[in-house]
Amino acid sequence: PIVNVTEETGVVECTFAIIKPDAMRKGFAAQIKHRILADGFHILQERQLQLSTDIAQEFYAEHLGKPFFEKLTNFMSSGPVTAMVLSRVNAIKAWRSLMGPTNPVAAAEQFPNSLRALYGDKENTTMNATHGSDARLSAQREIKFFFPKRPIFPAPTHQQSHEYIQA
Ligand code: IDP
Repeated sequence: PIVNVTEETGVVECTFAIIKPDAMRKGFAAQIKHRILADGFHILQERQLQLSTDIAQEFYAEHLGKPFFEKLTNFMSSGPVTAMVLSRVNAIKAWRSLMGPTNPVAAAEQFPNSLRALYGDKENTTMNATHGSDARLSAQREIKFFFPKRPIFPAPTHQQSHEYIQA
């Protein structure tokens, strides 16, 4: 297989991101995408869609039984979202860190420049502007869920600093 590495340590990964209905409604999608690109990500795939509650429940199946499950899945199906595949060195961690903590109040206290601090609802943890995969396995699952026809590996063409090593 082709292993894609950079001059710095780190492997180019893909992660999955959603701009949630609250941020879409408030018109923050463009600013959020601007921050994504400024942070060195490439947006490999992007689609706007509205989830049914069934699909939202399937997507968040790991949270089934938690007190916020119904509120979360109703909210996630309440309006259009933007779903994206992002790529970068250490994309999974980098996107989680750009988003900030789950709770927008905590985000504002700890990382005032994070997306959830800037665009999340301080009154309501559910409406925290963005979603991001928390690990490689969930990234794979979530990408497949939203982009079923996408090839498994991204084309390694998008950063000049990369060397392509035939492993
Ligand atoms: P994450 O999105 O930061 O990974 P998770 O714990 O996976 O956080 O929760 C998924 C989503 O469920 C959160 O992004 C948020 O929208 C919602 N959520 C999580 N915890 C709470 C809560 O305590 N109250 C209300 N909503 C919550």
